[in-house]
Amino acid sequence: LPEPEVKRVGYEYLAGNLAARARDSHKGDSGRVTVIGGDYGMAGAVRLASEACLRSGAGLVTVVSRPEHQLTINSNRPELMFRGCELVDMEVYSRLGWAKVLVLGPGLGKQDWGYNLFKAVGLSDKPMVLDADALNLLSQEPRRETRWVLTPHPGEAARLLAVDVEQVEQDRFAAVRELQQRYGGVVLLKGAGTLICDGDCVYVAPVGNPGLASGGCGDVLSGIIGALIAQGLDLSRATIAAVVIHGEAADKAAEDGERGMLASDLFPWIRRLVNTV
Ligand code: NPW
Ligand code: AMP
Ligand code: MG
Repeated sequence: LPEPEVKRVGYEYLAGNLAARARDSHKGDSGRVTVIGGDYGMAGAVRLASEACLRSGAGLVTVVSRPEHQLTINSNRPELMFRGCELVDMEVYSRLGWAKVLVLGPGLGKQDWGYNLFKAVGLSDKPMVLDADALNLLSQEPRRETRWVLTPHPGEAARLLAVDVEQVEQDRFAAVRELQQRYGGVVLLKGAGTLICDGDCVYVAPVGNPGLASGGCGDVLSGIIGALIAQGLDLSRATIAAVVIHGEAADKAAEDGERGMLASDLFPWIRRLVNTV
């Protein structure tokens, strides 16, 4: 492979990516996002991703999840819209068609329910963020697309490359480049020192802290990326800015201590940071 350019990114990357909202802007201008996932036991994952999406400035966010999860998902967050999905029917396709951007994977699971949604979203020509179990399903049916952002942690990256986690961690640069070559789009390899590869460049984002090593923090990141794409950033810019916002929010939240920090502790900080993008 030709050597890609390597660039370091941090807080200074945020300025100037999004214009201030016009005085007369309306919710449709800020982008519609549909977040899909949350099989039994994992409603929290789509709740976190979709709330992060709202807090990152998306105009309208719909969650497609198990019908039984509506109360959990809307609890204290009535701003979210919800479409229950038992089987993938016309109502579900209409929520995919409604959105400008799709976020697929948080808590999706790897059973038939999640697989059917994975197939349905795969038919869409929208920009999309694939995270968590969407990546595990993709590893079983690999293909290449330019319109997606893939956000694997090292465990998911190992599945996508059919190697073990140690091999991914041994040479993270090689892993992220290989993932981008095989799967296309923009690939973000999570972990301390997140790497983002868009084919032309590898961006190194030494942001965040070990307080992020707790359940749900990745789900929040996928929602931020979706919201920034919905507001007009290209896939690469949206991914880099989202990683920086997520990491900076984590550093603010960690002022009260890394241990015991929760994914939802990032929300107030995300809101502040997204207004500097
Ligand atoms: P080990 O054994 O821990 O050392 P999985 P998941 C390995 C949802 N969630 N970071 C790791 O190794 C997600 O959205 C729901 C992470 C293990 O073998 C998904 O849909 C929540 N893992 C689903 O759960 C909150 C690393 O990878 C494997 C690693 C499963 O997602 C939590 C873990 O990957 C969660 O987000 C690294 N640096 N290095 C909710 N509230 O509803 C190695 N591994 O099996 O895909 O599990 O990431 O928890
Ligand atoms: P996930 O494993 O999908 O929940 O994603 C975890 C998120 O937290 C990713 O954005 C990681 O890059 C980030 N993260 C986890 N551990 C660390 C760490 N030690 N330092 C910095 N970021 C981390
Ligand atoms: Mg995850």
